[in-house]
Amino acid sequence: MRTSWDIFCHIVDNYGDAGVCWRLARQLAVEYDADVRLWVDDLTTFNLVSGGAGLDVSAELPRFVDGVWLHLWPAPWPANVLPADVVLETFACELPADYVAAMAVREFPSLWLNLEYLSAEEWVSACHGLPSLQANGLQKFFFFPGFNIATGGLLREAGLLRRRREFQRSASARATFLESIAVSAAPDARLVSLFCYENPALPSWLNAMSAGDRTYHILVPEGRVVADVCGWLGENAFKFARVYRQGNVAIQFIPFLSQCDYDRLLWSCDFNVVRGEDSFVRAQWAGRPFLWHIYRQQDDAHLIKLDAFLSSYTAGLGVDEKATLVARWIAWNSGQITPFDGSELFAGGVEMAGHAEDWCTALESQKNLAQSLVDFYKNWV
Ligand code: TRH
Repeated sequence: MRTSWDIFCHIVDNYGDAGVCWRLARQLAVEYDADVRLWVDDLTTFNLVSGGAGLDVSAELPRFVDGVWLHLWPAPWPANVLPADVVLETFACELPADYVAAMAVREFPSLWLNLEYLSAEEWVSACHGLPSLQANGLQKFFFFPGFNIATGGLLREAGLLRRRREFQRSASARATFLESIAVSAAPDARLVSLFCYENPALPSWLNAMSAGDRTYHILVPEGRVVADVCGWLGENAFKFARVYRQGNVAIQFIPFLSQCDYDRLLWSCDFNVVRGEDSFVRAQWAGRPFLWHIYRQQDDAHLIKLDAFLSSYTAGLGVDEKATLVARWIAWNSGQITPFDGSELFAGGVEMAGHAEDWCTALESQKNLAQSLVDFYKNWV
């Protein structure tokens, strides 16, 4: 029997909330035959992230897109919405009170899950799947994505890694893709994607690279770091088609891509700077060296998360490589003027490239997040 799912997505800021929910909703519908309704409260952001589906913000909702019923999360909440078999409240967004009341009187209870933020911290495995009793007698379960089998795993669509590896084996697939986004880098240049938050230290990193003995072609997707990059270039504004050069660095701004094309961008680059949650995971599936610009939290709570991930990620590395990687990630995330040699920045090196692929292969043996959710429901009914 088909299972119905309601996914609630409150877009706090940036693109990660929408990015994760959209990816998960489509995967549940397409791969697990689920009837999915996705409720989003900010169509402008959602539209940008789901651009690949050709959505139009002004289009009437609900609309059936890629197997998912897309709804605007209405306020006030209408009384006639019947709760689904599985209710997913993402990132602790608060469900409408009337919807929760309807869940409590449903003939067969709904499974109520809170999909949490991604973290590699140790306590996550112990808390994954724990119930919490709510005032109305319903139970809500905490569902944690994560990096080991005691967690819910990571979002990974069927065949993703096969497609990625085929793409990376084919020089022509990469060339065709880069041409489609008007990128043509010198053959000896290291291709880098830079999707990150503002960073006061960025000029020092770019200075070091531009004076170093490697050449870099840096692709900057539209977003928060653009102003810092323009400032370094001495430009007030940028043009998409233009390649800006300073020393050994060439810089190109690129428009926001569909999620599929953003994956291809990560697969095409020698090194990726990523951020938040979803691009961070996609960089790991790309099997290429990367740097994570973590989302800043109050009281520097993000630095604990960063450490936790670093200790897992670097476990298989040699002492020197580990020290170099940790130092760079911490320096970047603390906005430190770079003390490193420009020729090595964002380089990755052969060992790091092998390590990125090994890390990806190890994660691949884990259940993916959508499968874990489906199994959790099956075990619960
Ligand atoms: O945008 P982010 O910083 O998002 C989040 C949110 O801020 C959220 O509130 C916060 O809690 C979380 O970070 C930690 O970074 P993220 O998660 O990588 O989301 C970016 C999304 O945008 C991701 O789905 C990939 C997508 N994307 C594209 O589809 N095309 C593009 O060209 C680019 C650059 C990104």
